[in-house]
Amino acid sequence: MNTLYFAPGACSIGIHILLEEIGAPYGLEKVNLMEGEQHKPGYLAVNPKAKVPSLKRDDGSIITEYPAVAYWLAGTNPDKKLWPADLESQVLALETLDYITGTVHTHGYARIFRPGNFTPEETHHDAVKAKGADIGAKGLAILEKKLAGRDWLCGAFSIADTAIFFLCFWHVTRLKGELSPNLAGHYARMLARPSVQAVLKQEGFAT
Ligand SMILES: N[C@@H](CCC(=O)N[C@@H](CS)C(=O)NCC(=O)O)C(=O)O
Repeated sequence: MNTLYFAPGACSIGIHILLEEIGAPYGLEKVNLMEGEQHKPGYLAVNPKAKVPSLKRDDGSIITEYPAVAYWLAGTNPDKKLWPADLESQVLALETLDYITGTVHTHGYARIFRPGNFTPEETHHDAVKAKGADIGAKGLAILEKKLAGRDWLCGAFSIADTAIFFLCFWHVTRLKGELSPNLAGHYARMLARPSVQAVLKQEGFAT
């Protein structure tokens, strides 16, 4: 059985959704990021990068990094069609996953939520957050255009949609922001999926 190391409402929520979409039994291990559990020896033995998500597989081996975990889940469950079939869509999915996890999340939203990771100087925190907000807004604007005329990024639901979801989730629930029309439609379609409803309930978010 796969076990997901997650934190409620963190980017790991997208991997949690994929596990629900797949429908096979899985385990959950909560990591308390607020209390710094990610930096303690117990979790560092799981993921020395001190981040969630991490996925422990049947044989005890661990995979980390959102795109890699999502890709492995899609690849090991081909019947669920979570990875697009055609090359153009695969490239779009990769491009989007990389941009979200490598730039919009880690350079943008991480600056807003954890300015202390970017500077120890508290008087600089507002400037760090403002820079993060710029990067986040640019990211959402780019995704808004990519979703024009599409219900799902690659035509059919794929692992890339779960990454778009966690950004929108943060924007709406943590930042109390409004989504632009295509993202709002995507977010509503995600919320309508039973997998997303189940995960929100399990992670303690009432809908
Ligand atoms: N590159 C990693 C980034 C994961 C990441 O930054 N996760 C956040 C939660 S959304 C985290 O674990 N933060 C803990 C910390 O920064 O101390 C991935 O895509 O999986």
